[in-house]
Amino acid sequence: MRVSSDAIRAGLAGLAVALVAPKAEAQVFGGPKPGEIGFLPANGQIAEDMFWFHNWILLPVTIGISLLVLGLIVYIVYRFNETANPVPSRRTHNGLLEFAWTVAPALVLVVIAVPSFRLLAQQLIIPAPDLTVKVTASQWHWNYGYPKSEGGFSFDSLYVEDKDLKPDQPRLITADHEMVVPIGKVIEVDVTSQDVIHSFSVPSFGVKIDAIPGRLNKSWFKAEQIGMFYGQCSNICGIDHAFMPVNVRVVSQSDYEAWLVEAKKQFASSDRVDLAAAPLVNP
Ligand SMILES: [Cu+2]
Repeated sequence: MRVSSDAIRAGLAGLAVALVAPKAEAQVFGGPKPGEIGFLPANGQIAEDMFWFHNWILLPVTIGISLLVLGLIVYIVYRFNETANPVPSRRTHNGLLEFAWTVAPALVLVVIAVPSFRLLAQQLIIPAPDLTVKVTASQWHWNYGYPKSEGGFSFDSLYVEDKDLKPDQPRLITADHEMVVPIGKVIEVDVTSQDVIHSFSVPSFGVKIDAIPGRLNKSWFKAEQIGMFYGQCSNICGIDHAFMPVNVRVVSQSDYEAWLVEAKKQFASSDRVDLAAAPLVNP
């Protein structure tokens, strides 16, 4: 029954994409463009909730408190300077005021904590995954491993230098091979590292998780839009830290299956993990 429900879900996702975007090939560009500020486009519920939390809770709280403090300072400078207030009050306590300035910040923290912990739970309680990709960081590239059920292969994803860029590839964040995932599926990423601490981050999915040697950190996402989504290593990991782009392409189920056929041919024969473990032989 799982296959048929998957097929229905894929069909519905396809229909939704077709309804929202009349052009079948309409794709979201999930990377930065010149002159932009703010977040990359959200793809999936977690990122949407994160951006909502930032825009409607954190920003009002920070702006509100900043304006309040600024207002108080301006008022004090104007009202209590030496000429306006030559004989200062000797008062040292005010019970009501002290109660208020203790309780008010505590309430602000509660307002922040509730949606914050809800988000954390969303990120850390991983639903049954449709696909698990093992992400291994190295100085300085990513390796993506697909499980046996998908053909059991892994491949390196290396930075593309300016001189090798194709016309539609953005500079500084393009990798030669992207991680490809189907739309509308629960994708679990199991993240680890071969050397130092890196961080796997794709803002559009609301995913950012440390890659730590000897440890498997898990996160997940469910993409709801087709397109290319970009991230970067987000922990200073060495001299080429800036050249570890994360490229994730979200495709339809049928495109994903077509990619799997090609990827198995391309990568199964050159499993770099095995090669790395093999003894060195002089040519
Ligand atoms: Cu890194």
